[in-house]
Amino acid sequence: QAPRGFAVLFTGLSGAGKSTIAQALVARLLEHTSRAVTVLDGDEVRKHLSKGLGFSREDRAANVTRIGFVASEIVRHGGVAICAPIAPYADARAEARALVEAHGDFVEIHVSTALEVCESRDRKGLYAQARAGKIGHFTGISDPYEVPERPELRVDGNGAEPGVLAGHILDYLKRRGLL
Ligand code: GGZ
Repeated sequence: QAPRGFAVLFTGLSGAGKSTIAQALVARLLEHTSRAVTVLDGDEVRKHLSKGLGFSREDRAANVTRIGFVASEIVRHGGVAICAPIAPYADARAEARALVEAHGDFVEIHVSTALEVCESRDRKGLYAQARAGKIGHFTGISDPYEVPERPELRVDGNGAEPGVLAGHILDYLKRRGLL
């Protein structure tokens, strides 16, 4: 019998390390499964699937629900979906979970990184622009981030090696019987 598909949803602030950890996880996953692994990265998704959406509560919810829908289709066909949007609202995360759990397993991972750490990284200079009031509704600065209360996993993104974190996640997936 083909193994059930599953989706991993990384959630956390901009600059928390979601994409980096997701990429490290993909590399490790490919050593353990022959199933197709699809990455739905926040930034990439907004160029295509969610082109035209902004950062209002409604648009963010639409974005996260779309990601959940695509993930659910991947999972329905036995694949693995790795999603990495900010997903700041608990209700939108729950909606993505419900879509996926109709067909397989859902693993929510909170990448917990202090705002000061994310801001000090400021890879794209977005925090500086948000502080200067040039970008409105910026998560953590002028827009909320609802910390997940009971994610399947919480990883510390304040400085640990992405490869080490990916290893912890892989161990969890094995314990769950997903790999
Ligand atoms: C948060 C923003 C914003 C605002 C642009 N708030 O770190 P990045 O740059 O590369 O990734 C962030 C991305 C967030 O999009 P998501 O689709 O992940 O967000 S959500 O799940 O809330 O729909 C950031 C950039 O877009 N960005 N403006 N106002 N992040």
